[in-house]
Amino acid sequence: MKFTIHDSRFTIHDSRFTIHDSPCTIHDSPCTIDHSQFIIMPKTVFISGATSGFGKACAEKFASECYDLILNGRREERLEEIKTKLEKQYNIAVYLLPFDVQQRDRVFDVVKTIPADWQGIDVLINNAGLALGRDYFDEADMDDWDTMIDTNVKGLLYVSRALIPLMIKRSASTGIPGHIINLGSIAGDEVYEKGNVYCASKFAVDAISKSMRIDLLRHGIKVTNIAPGAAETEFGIVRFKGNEPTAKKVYEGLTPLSARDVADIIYYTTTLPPHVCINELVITCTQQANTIYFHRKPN
Ligand code: NDP
Ligand code: 8X3
Repeated sequence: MKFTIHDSRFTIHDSRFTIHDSPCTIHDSPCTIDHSQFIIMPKTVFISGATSGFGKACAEKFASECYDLILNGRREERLEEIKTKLEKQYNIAVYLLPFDVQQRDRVFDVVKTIPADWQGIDVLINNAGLALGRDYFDEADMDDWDTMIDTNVKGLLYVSRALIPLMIKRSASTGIPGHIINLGSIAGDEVYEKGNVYCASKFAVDAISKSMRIDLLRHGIKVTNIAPGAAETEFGIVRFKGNEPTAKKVYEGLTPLSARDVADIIYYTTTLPPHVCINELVITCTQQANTIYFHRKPN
């Protein structure tokens, strides 16, 4: 019997399965589906930096699409709240892995503790990251530089290096390509005044995404670099070290991207057929042309 399941949320593991969850559509009549013959396993997404902003919105989006979630971030209590809410709301499973992506040994030690039944990771969203400060190069705080490089570049490398072996195994066993999504930025396309090391860290993410795509070709793993422009999350509050009025000023006169906008687009990139990969996407709100030009309207 020949049939196609048009729904990329599900991985079919073998030919004796039960259809557990039906918002999935099976097109191809007149085929008769004997429900006792099928098992459809949900996919699993790993999201770094899931306690706020894009990461949290991705957790919500992927949960609403029946994915199981492995969530990372440093604020454990927030992770617990998200787990409780999403498991209840979407009847999915959430596994928490709180750690600081900057700590190389800890990243690898924690990944080793992932239970066998959680190791089948289909999608990795490398989202944890931050900007710290917006200062002229000659006046900038070098601790801020270290934190940005250690998080946005080295953290992304450690998490990827620790998880990719699991993704290769998963992809080989299911025959479905794994997918790595790296949060770059429009700041990784064009530098701007006082953007210096944050921009450099996102140029690095762009280069790492391109390199990963080449080096993982032989494993059939997709790599997508997502490069948003101004989006209102906790990003500005972190960048300006708790100074909310300054953080708010960035979005004055704009309808900026929301975390939800970005999460929806990230999810979309995972819904394409196995032979199609979006390599890069630059996403801005309609009032932003690039890192410098905005059309602001008086509030
Ligand atoms: P938020 O500040 O809202 O979220 C950042 C997330 O990263 C938080 O969950 C935070 O969790 C986590 N994080 C930060 N440092 C670490 C760390 N050392 N270890 C583990 N987790 C960490 O910002 P956004 O959602 O806006 O940013 C997400 C990504 O998107 C970043 O990489 C950012 O550079 C990028 N980006 C943001 C844009 C924007 O305008 N907002 C535009 C383009 C790109 P916790 O503090 O709990 O650890
Ligand atoms: C965040 C966008 O333009 O503030 O990556 O650098 S920007």
